[in-house]
Amino acid sequence: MSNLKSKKISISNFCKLIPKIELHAHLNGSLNEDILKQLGCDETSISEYQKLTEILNKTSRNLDECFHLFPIAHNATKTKEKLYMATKSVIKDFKKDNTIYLELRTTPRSEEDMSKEEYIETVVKCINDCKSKYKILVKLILSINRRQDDNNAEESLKIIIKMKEKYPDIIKGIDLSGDPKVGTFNENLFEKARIAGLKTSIHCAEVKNNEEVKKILDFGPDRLGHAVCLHPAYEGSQENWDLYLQKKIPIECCLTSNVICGTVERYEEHHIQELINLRLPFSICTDDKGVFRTNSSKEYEHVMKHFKISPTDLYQFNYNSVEQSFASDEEKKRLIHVLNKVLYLFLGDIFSMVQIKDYCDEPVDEQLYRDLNLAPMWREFY
Ligand code: 6MZ
Repeated sequence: MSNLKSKKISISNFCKLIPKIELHAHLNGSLNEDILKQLGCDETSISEYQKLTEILNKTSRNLDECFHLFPIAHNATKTKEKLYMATKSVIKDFKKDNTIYLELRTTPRSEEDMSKEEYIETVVKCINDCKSKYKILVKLILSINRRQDDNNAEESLKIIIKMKEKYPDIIKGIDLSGDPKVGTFNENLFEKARIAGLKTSIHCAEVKNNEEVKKILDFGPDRLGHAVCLHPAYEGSQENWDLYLQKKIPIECCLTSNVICGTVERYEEHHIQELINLRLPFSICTDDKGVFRTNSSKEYEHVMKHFKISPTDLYQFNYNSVEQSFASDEEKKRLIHVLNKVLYLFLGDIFSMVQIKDYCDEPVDEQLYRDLNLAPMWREFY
């Protein structure tokens, strides 16, 4: 540890080193180049999948382009075997990035070779297989796509509830996602999910839609995804904001996703600023780390850098994310224990070393990783 203590560490390395909590990651938006290749994608479709990151400087970006990219991943994960490979690769990537808790979400699809039920079984099996191998706690949220009609959504819900009863330790919640300009929030469907014991995380206000936002806030989900156009300064209505302030529902913030899709102009204009200022609950998330070529460390770094957040405050956000997660109370305790251990045993001195003014984008220091061996803690965790 001695050389770790004497080292000056950049914000970027600090964000890589600390254990992280990910609450909003879509499976088929989180595939890296290597796995896309292994799944049979050619160079053209891989660069198509990542093309939004190439046009970051374009002045008129929009969300529509994003939703044309997911079918590339969907085509590559049509069989159980490939879906399993994709899930494993995503879990591995998060683990490599020092994520200790991952809530992965995915939309069950029926394909020629697999029913919706088999889709869920495959992802659950992979999560279980990875548990001891990668030492990362993974939970599953199952998504309903906004394009699904009522019958199809009801069918999905029935299967999701059945699978939740079979795998209560893994399947924790349900999500509404997909193109925000299509479809609507069906409160009856999500009420049934809630009664069945599923936690609810609803994509909300990714684009301006004050009427739907009111419906979602009245329903009162456990968490909200994005919530870009909720605050009045970001095209939300005062009425909805007042309602939100009564409920204080945790918001899953996905900075790079919003900037690349153009729903937020620049990082420094992200609505996370309002949440930080007013001490409202939020988590820092990747959304689609493959499509947006990001990871949890980079997202934590953006928050520190653009909003002048101190290491201790960032670490506090991490504790808050554990609290907002769908893990059991016992699991939350163990996650907090890991965070505490890293804080006190390994990183005590780093907090005094990291200064905003010292920010430099130096390459990862491999030795630093070796010094910070988290393995003993994981032995205690499981
Ligand atoms: C809304 C999104 C999204 O479910 O096939 N998805 N929905 N807003 C976003 N912001 C950019 N990013 C991803 O993963 C891909 C699916 O997640 C949803 C879309 O429905 C997309 O098809 P799964 O694993």
